[in-house]
Amino acid sequence: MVDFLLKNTKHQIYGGARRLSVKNHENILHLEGEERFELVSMDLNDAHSIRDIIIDIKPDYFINFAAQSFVAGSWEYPVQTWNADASAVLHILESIRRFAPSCKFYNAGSSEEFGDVSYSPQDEKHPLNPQSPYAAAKCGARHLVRVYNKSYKLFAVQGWLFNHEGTRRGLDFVTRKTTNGIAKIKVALERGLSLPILELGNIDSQRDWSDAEDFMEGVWAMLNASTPTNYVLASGEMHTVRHFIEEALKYAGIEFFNEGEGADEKFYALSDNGKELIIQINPKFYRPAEVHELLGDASKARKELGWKAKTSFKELVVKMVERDLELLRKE
Ligand code: G4F
Repeated sequence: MVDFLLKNTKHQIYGGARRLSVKNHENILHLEGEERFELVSMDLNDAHSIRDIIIDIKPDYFINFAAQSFVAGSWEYPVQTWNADASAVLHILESIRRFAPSCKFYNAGSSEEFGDVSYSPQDEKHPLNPQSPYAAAKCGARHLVRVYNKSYKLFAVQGWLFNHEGTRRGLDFVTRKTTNGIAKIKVALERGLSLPILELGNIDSQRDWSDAEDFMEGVWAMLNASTPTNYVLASGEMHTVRHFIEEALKYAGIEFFNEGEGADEKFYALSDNGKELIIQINPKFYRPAEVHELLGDASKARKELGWKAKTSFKELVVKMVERDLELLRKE
């Protein structure tokens, strides 16, 4: 988002981050020395830190992309997930209401809120049917955003962003885990090393994947619309995790075949050494409750905001595999 705002607006931008003894700022290293960007200390779990920042800065916009965003992790840390993804939103809304009521607020909503879907593609009218503590927290936040919008006339919105990926994606999420794993296999093949095995969960699962960069324009358009309205942002295309794997293997130039079903499905690479196992299923990555398919209908955003996802599924896979290969070949 910061990259988009620097390029497309003249605003001074503050990024809120919690103090860490070991910094993990590699995704924002390129912003070092940028005059219009300042990192400020803020912790979603500390209402005072949110309030103090809002009092000090009196922002025109507050864009909240901070969260415990890993769905699988939300069963491990349900309370932390609720605190970061729902309670913190209430703290932000309260501080905006009290100290900066003209500030426009965007909270990151998720297609996971639709959960066990009742029709496809999902539009803004689809019922909320969360399947994880993460999705339940996002639904809780959505109701708070609506209540503050109606009760206090705050400009507060929570768009439904379908899966958005990119080269800075965390390694736990299935797209980056796959592109990183496949890049490792490719580099091992190039160097004649034994091949690492990538372990995944439910690869029949289907998602509507887009490039995160495309979504930032949509978020900004929501914040600058004449009335606070929640929109779905999505590509309108759905693919299985298996299809993502196949496209990534093809782009990496790895000859492969797969066989077996369910937990017994396996992918093999064909090389001078014959057939070698490269991908297998590990049921430890299955979720207590799965969201089997998500497909977004962004026609309202297209019509009213003029927004559309630009990057195709294949372009996204290529971009991610290319970057992971580049990083690993330097090692
Ligand atoms: O990449 P995922 O972990 O993303 P998920 O659960 O769809 O959530 C992401 O998108 C949401 C928007 O829809 C965001 F709100 C959320 O914060 C996050 O960014 O998993 C995608 C699918 C799931 O069905 C999962 O079961 O891939 C399946 N999967 C199969 N094997 C795996 C794996 N997921 C992960 N993380 N790791 C696996 O090994």
